[in-house]
Amino acid sequence: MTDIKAALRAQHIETPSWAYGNSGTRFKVFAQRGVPRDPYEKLADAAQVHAYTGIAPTVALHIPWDKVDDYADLARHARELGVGIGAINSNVFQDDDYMLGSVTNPSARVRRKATDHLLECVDIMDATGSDTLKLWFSDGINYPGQDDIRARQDRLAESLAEVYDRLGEGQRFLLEYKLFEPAFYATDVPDWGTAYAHCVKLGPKAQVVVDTGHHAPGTNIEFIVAFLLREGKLGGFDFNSRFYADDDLMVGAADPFQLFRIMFEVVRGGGLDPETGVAFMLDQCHNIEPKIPGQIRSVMNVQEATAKALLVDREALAAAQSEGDVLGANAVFMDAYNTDVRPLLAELREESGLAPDPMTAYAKSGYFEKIAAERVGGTQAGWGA
Ligand code: LRH
Ligand code: MN
Repeated sequence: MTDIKAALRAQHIETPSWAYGNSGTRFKVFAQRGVPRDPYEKLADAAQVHAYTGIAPTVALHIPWDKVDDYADLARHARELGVGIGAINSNVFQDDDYMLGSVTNPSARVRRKATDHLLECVDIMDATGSDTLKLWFSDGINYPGQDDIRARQDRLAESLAEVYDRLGEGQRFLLEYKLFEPAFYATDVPDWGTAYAHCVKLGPKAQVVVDTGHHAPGTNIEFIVAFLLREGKLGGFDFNSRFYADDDLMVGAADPFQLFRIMFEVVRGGGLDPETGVAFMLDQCHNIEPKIPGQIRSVMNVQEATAKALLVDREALAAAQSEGDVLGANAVFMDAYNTDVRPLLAELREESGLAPDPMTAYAKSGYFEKIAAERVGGTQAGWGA
């Protein structure tokens, strides 16, 4: 049990700055009381999630949503709050110039503009001490014949190579794939295979990020995780959950068993070991629920799935598997999943000087009432779509 606790204490989940801002769908972005107005306030809210869970010490930024005059000062502010700046997320999906694509656009001027933004994000990594650039491209086409699918791959590869060469010592980029939306016929990085192939060609500083909401229904995501880990190309996760498409709901909320299966392949593949460098990031939008409790609940969902995955009796599983004992092996797997790990995690938190239940502790803290009273006026942060 001690090494399970040690692994859980060493767990590191990164929360996204944009989860603390207003978000929604094309139908409505709902405003909530107390929402941050700038990246400094977003970091303050993220620090609350770390204060009550103990395992969320970094915050991913999104540029330009988190644009500030002095990024070194923002990083200093984060340190004062007890958190750090995590992955820097580029944004080449919200400018009119990118209607027909960003780095894959037929226009060389637009491709140059997009690549320059990616290079600016590496400058921000230098200024904040971040070692990870996360690249997601909304690039794609809506109608057959609209553009040359192969030529767009050439353009993508050219831009990625330039960014790869700009990466400094200890820096890397994670390439994110997504099946569809906003493109509805062909997306230029639609699946893990495309992302993997580009990353293998580029080199060790390029890895793949698995956003759990970016697959076709029925996709076996844990297989992709096992495969990428085996190849040393699993750079990280954008955790969330969905019932239908890229719903960006709380991780584990829609399918806790899938999250358990994914975390089992992470544990089995050595992905929990910090030196494997797998980034466990949340990428969610709390459209109708309170944001900080939503993040706390999400961190706890990953923690619970991880604890259950660590409880799988690996020897008994291996024995049943080698004997071809199908039901026996499945039973070992399900025993762990059906184990209530909440008492173990409450104990772990108390041993670390934290309240046993982060949700209750945060609710009693009065922090929400404080920010709701203070954050009046100004412009609430949001996707600005
Ligand atoms: C795209 C995505 C990507 C982010 C955005 C906030 O759907 O998953 O990771 O840039 O959401
Ligand atoms: Mn994502």
